[in-house]
Amino acid sequence: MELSKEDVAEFNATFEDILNVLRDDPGVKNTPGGFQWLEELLRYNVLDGKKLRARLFLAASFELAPEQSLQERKMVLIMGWLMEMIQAECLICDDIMDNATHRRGRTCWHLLPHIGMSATNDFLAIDKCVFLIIKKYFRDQSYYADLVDLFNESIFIGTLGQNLDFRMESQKLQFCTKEVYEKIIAAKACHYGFYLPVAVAMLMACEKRKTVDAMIQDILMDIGMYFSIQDDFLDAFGESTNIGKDGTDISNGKCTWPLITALELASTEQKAELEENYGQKDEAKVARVKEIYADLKIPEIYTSIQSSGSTDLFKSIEKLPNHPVRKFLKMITKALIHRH
Ligand code: DMA
Ligand code: MG
Ligand code: MG
Ligand code: MG
Repeated sequence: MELSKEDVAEFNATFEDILNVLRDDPGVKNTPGGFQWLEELLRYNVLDGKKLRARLFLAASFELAPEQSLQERKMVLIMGWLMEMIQAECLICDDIMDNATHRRGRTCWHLLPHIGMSATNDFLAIDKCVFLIIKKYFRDQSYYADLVDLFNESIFIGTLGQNLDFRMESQKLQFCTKEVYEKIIAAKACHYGFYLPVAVAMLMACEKRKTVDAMIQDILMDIGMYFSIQDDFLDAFGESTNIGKDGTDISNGKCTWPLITALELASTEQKAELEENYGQKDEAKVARVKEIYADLKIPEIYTSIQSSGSTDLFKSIEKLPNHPVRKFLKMITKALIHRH
């Protein structure tokens, strides 16, 4: 999903257009300090990520509609930032819900001394900024209503997934099954994180919503699942300096890929030990869970399913109808392999 240096520079510069729209908003203008607040909020939370969703969206858009007028190109670049803003608002909520301390190598927004629980108002504000910008740039487009629906649906499904993810923390481990895990991931990560960027790119390239769904929904769920298994594995076994956050899944008691895989393989004694040590904020217990994971060869299984998983993804992409989406779906899959 390589974008040229020029594309990246142009994309980065477009962030200022987003700020300008907010600066000119009558409500913002009328509120002392309103713009400064939004600017700090967006600069801190939106700018410094890997920009996976934006890159996914931009790659899809450039592939689907290579010839663009200046105005169309501007709209594509703006939309790239909206993908990152959705990601940012979800991450602020997620870090509060997960008791996280670090994100992208920095203190989580809600833990900054001058922010605290006003972060709850902040993620709502980012969400409303997204719709304000959509209105500003897209309201005259024939696909405007579908676009707004898509954003609303994806964010709503995301909240359902996040809630299920949260409720599973207090469940006994026997309820953490592959079926539940797949439901959580499809809702909390795949929909807004993978399906939305590509669906919006297709909508902007004048595909009908029905065609879009029929073509890409299943494959993007599979790609999102592949990504989420990585995310879960890295939470337990990654280096926090690489992933920019500290693992919290084991201490929080999350229904994750390493857990469901371990539960499928564990002996009765190992299951009992997992039950005893999982989901507690105690370093020794977290370490014990990781030892059991290692005894059950979770890292080896991970390496093997990462490789077979990417092969399966490429095969599924080949089976799609002949359409330019196939090319960038392959690019996304390639970009995700060996992520660490
Ligand atoms: C969260 O999953 C998913 C969303 C929608 C942000 P997670 O808590 O595993 O994410 P992370 O590992 O980045 O905290
Ligand atoms: Mg989290
Ligand atoms: Mg979470
Ligand atoms: Mg995670």
